[in-house]
Amino acid sequence: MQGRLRVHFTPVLSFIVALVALVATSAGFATPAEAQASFSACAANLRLAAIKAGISRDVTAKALNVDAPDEKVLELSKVQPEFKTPIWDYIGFLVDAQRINDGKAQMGRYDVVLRAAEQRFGVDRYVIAAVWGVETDYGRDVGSFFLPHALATLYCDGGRRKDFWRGELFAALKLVDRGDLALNKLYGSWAGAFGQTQFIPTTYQRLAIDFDGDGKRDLVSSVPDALGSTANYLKRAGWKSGEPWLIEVKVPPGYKGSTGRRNKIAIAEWAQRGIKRADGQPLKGEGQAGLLLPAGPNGPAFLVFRNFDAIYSYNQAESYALAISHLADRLAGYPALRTPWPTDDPGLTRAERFELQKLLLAKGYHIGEADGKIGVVTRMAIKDVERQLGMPETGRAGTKVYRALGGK
Ligand SMILES: [Ca+2]
Repeated sequence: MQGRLRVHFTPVLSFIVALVALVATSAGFATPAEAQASFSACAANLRLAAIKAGISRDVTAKALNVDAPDEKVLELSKVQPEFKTPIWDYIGFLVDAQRINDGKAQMGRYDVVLRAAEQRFGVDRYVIAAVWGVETDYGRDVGSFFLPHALATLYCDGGRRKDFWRGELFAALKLVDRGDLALNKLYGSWAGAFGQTQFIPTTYQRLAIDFDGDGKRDLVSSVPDALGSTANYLKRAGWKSGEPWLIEVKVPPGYKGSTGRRNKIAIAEWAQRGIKRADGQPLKGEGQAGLLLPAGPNGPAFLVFRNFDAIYSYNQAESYALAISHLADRLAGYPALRTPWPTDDPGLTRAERFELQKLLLAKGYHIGEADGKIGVVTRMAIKDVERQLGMPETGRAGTKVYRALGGK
């Protein structure tokens, strides 16, 4: 979603929390009692401002009945990503066999809804389903933060995005006030995105639609409302019906020409520059495309179209738009990427990640329960294993460390 902060692959980790706490105290920040008093005062002001902004007293009182910040939100908002995720791990995590199979099953289940959304908004149903799959794993992982508390915490913490957080908070409360949602449905990410396809409240207010016809726009519990609203979002973001979103291509060896999502030229012109489709079919068609080489000239290459930009606008990251675009292709029945990622240490499948964690647990690393999600604690353990084995310390769940630990 636009303007959303996202933290990928970062379950809350106690040692980071400890680190942040250490930094906070040693830097001479306010004492806990002072911080709480200042939060209470801020929350009281917020309640007044909410009522002044037209939100009912009842909703305001119930939503903002808080006198201490949400500490977990504060921690997450201050964590800097410690590990850089290579693009192949990022795509591999979001477009794996399970997410493809689950997506196909969900597309069968919601076939009527998806086709209706496709017809009404002109957005391909595979892309609508892929957004759902990447955002929340088809509704499995919607976030557990109480939005009014999280947003009040971020607002009261100050910073240059203060007004943004207050705007999101009031938008969320207005959704309750106008009857779209009950207050107890406002649970989502620490940064305010929520529902099946993770809209932030202002986007919800602007673009959510009632697609199941019950008179309410409920993107939390109604999958049809969420899928219809996502199609509406993509259409408003400039979706061009009938155009592709991405085509995997091959660039000539030593290609040094222009790249970039924004540098769009006609497909015929790309063909003249020696760009070919990766599947061997002739490169032709309408529309303008840019060339992306997300892992350099020796990795997979993509022509990306205006529709890729519409997907990009959902979360402002090329890696994210690539994951959705490729998942959509896979849901539509297209094969895996033809060009391998340029690495001799590929990432692991979901089952292998799970197995890796079990191997780490067996070695005595306290990484919590094996869940197949590689968070910072698992990464620290991997780093330790790498150090002991004399491997470069990457903290990455790759094939090499997996095999070194005895994984098959
Ligand atoms: Ca509805």
